Formats: sequence, structure tokens, C-alpha cells
Amino acid sequence: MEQLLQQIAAYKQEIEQTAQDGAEALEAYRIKFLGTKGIVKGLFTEMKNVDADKKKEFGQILNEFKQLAENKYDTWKQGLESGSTAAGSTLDVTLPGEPLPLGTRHPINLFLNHVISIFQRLGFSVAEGPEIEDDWHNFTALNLPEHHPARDMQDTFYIQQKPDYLLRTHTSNTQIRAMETNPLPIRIICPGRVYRNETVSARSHCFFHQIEGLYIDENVSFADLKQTLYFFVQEMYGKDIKVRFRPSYFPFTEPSAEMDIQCQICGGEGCAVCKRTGWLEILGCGMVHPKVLENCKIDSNKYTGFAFGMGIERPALLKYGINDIRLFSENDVRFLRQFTSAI
Ligand code: 2NM
Repeated sequence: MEQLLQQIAAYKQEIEQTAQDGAEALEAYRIKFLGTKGIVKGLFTEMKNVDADKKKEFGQILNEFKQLAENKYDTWKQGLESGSTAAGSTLDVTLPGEPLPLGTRHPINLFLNHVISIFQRLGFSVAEGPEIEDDWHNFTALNLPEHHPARDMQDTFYIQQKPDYLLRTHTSNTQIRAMETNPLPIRIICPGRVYRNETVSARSHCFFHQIEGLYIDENVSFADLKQTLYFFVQEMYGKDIKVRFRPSYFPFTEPSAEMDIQCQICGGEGCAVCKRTGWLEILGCGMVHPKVLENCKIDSNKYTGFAFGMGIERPALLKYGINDIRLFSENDVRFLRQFTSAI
């Protein structure tokens, strides 16, 4: 009986896998499985060889199998009869299909993709890295001294179960990883989500998005940095955009600067958005600190590089006229459906 059961299982599979295509194939199927000399009949004649105490069980299995074979035949036949070729059909296969419900891109993604596409035209490629990071790649390699305030529990989410692990506070971790492993020159752009232990409000959140850039080669200068970023803001905000660089400080760059653009709201007159200055800060940048290069085993006498970083949420709020950063992470489709443009 064991052998018979195996045979039935194989036939079952064959039936399930038989494509329901056309009247000729259906007739061949009928003859093979349900005909007078067919498989189902054949199996019933085996009944006499089954032990008396197994007859009942085998009979049940056989009946189920017969049902399966007949059901397949019936649905196949019905499908053919109601199909487009049959007379009196109600199915018009030339009608357009039901529209598929399409989603929309998230505004943060739209903004990120736009920034990425501009830098890709300059030869930057996208690099991504882990959101759960170790102390070295998030802080130490970036020349953040041990007692730097950014390392404070107040600012950084540490992973309790795993000492020395944390949620990255910037995407620079990915740039450190690239410098440690990629051959030079390096020209990358690193978009992604970052985390800071801040009170959630309309203006700030405990997670947000950043995009950082890095270019390392021989003879990379501050002039290259300025021109690259100037090209970027012209593409992003228009050819007539006015910009200024202000000296600044970051532990991982020297010299460091911040870049402002003329306020998009008041055109530089001064308003509440730019706090009456006429300028909006959009990014931080600088020449990669020699110590950071050496931390990644790059010869700082031979190579130089620039890096920059910008937040996405603030400029995206401005661009789309949104007044609460929390809307970005609430997944309310009434909000999300409003963003249908390409950028
Ligand atoms: C910024 C500002 C200035 C930066 C530096 C590096 C690295 F890994 F190359 F050292 N990545 N990102 C950087 C420099 C980021 O964000 C405001």
C-alpha cells in the first residue's frame, strides 16, 4: 500500500501542476486520469490487493484523489466555456484592466533623491552603512575626544545590551568605513537615517535624515570644496542663488565652514524663518582632518579631501511648506499622498 500512496501523491502533484490551456489538453487530461482505462479507474482496481484492515483508509484517500481529479476537470472546462473564444461570453478581454493602486514616494526620499542625482552628475556614488554602529566608526575615528559632549548619554542612544554600540548620530560612520576599505580616490555621497537623544517637538525629532559627501584624492583643495557646493546649490535652488561661507568648527575637519543660502522665504530681507538675518544655514563642511585620514590608514602627506554634511528634514519642511517635522514619521496616508511630483 505504501507504494500506492506514493504513486497517488505523485499524480496529485502532476494534476496540480498541469496548466489549464485549451480544449485539446483538457481532453488528453480526461482520458489520462478519468477515462475508462484511466489512472483513477486503475487505482480502484488495486483495492483488491490492499490488506483488509487498510481498505477503509485507502478507500478514503482514493476518493479524495478522485475528487481532486474531477474538480480540476470541472474548473478547467468551465474556464474554457466562459472564456473569450466561447460564444455568448460575458468576458471582454479587450477592456483595460482595473487600475493598480499606486503608492507615492515619501517627501524625504524625494528630497534625498534630488540631492543624490546632482552629486551623481559630479561623479559621486552612493554609499550606505549601518545604523547600529560601534564607538570607533561613529566617534573615535572622527577625532571626537573621549569626553566630547556629543558622546554624552544625553545626546546619543547607546545600546544597553552591547557596550560600545550605539545608534549612529551622523552618517560619517559610512565615510570612515569607506576610507578604511575603498581604494583611493574616493568620491561618495552617504544618505541615511541618524539618531539623537532629543525631545520630540514640531521642530526637532530623535531621528532624522542626513546626506554627507566625501572626496579624497591628491591635490583636493578648499577651492574644490567651494565650487562643488556652489554647483550643488545652484542646481538645487536656481542659478541666481546667493551663498556665503562662514568659518566654523568641527572636530573632523580643519579648516571648517558653514554654508548659508539667501533666505528662500523673504529673499534676504529678513523674516521669522531666517530669524531676521536674511540667510539660511544649509550645510557644514571642511577639509578632512589629517588625524581622521591617518585613523583610516590614509597618508595625509600625499592625500587631502573635503567633506560636508547636511540635514534633510529642515530644508524639506521649507520646500514643501510643512510646519511640523513629526508629520514625516507618522505614516498618515492623507499627508503622504500629497507628494506626487518627481522632486
Ligand atoms: C559635516 C560637516 C563637516 C564630515 C566629515 C567626514 C569624514 F568622515 F570624512 F571625516 N564625514 N562627514 C563632515 C564634515 C560632516 O556635517 C555637518
